[in-house]
Amino acid sequence: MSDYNWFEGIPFRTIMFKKEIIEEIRNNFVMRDEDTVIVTYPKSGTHWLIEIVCLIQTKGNPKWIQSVPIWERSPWIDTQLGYQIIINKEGPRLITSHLPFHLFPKSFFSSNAKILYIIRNPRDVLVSSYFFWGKTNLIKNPESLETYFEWFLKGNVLYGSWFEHTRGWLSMRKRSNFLMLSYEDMKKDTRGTIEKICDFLGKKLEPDELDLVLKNSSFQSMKENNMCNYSLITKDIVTNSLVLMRKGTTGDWKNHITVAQAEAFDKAFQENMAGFPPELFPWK
Ligand code: PPS
Repeated sequence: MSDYNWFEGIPFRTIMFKKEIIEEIRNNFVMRDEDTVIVTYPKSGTHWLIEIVCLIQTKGNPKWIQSVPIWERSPWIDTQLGYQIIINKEGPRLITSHLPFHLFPKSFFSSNAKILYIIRNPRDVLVSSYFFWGKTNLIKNPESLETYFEWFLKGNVLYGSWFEHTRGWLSMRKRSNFLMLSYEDMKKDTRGTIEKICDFLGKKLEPDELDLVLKNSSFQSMKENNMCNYSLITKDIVTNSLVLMRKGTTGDWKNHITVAQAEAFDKAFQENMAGFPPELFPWK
């Protein structure tokens, strides 16, 4: 497939991509001990987690999240704009990354920076990304879910194979500066997950502050917040009406994936994730 920009086996977007930046990030970027990094495979709940972490910092006050675009608050390190913001910022930084393990800044591994890694049922990830990327100029339009399904299982999608990404990052799960979260747990017990994040980040919130974090990071609030709902994205990137906050549910894959596809997916999952305890994956 030649419709991505490939770098070391990973497909990147067709526009706004520079391979030199990916090399620079991995080899020369200096992670600081006080940095916090949100790492995800795309469509796993990245924006939701960023919003929560930003709101924890402001003790639930929505002023920051409602006045500064999400890509400036927690810039994506693998974009030109994001990288510039990050390297020019003083003090502790919030950083977002979809990079697979082997392309991540090497300096992280000798730092005390903290990583929050969120996983989501890859079947829902597949459906969410199919509906999203198809409406952008960032990849070739897959035209049908059937085609996208095949690309996804082969890893011929943005940031590569879900299985490889997850395997790589889960190898870090026992480190004290790594917090593994799941979209499913966040849906089931949002408050409990926010408390877990607070503990990990060493922050203590009063119950009313926690209520505010919950309220201002809800699906509805985020859908209405122009600073995170992608209504600010310019027309050169978006081809049609692009909706980031699409459904915000678990199990939507059942409405789109056929029985035969589901069986093929189960098989691929078992083959690729065999070494991991099943309880790490809290979905049905
Ligand atoms: S991206 O572009 O890869 O960074 O996308 P990402 O933010 O990882 O994932 C987008 C999906 O997350 C859902 N979302 C939420 N779900 C529940 N609650 C809140 N607050 C929330 N915010 C975003 C969003 O709707 C996308 O999932 P789908 O299934 O497409 O609705």
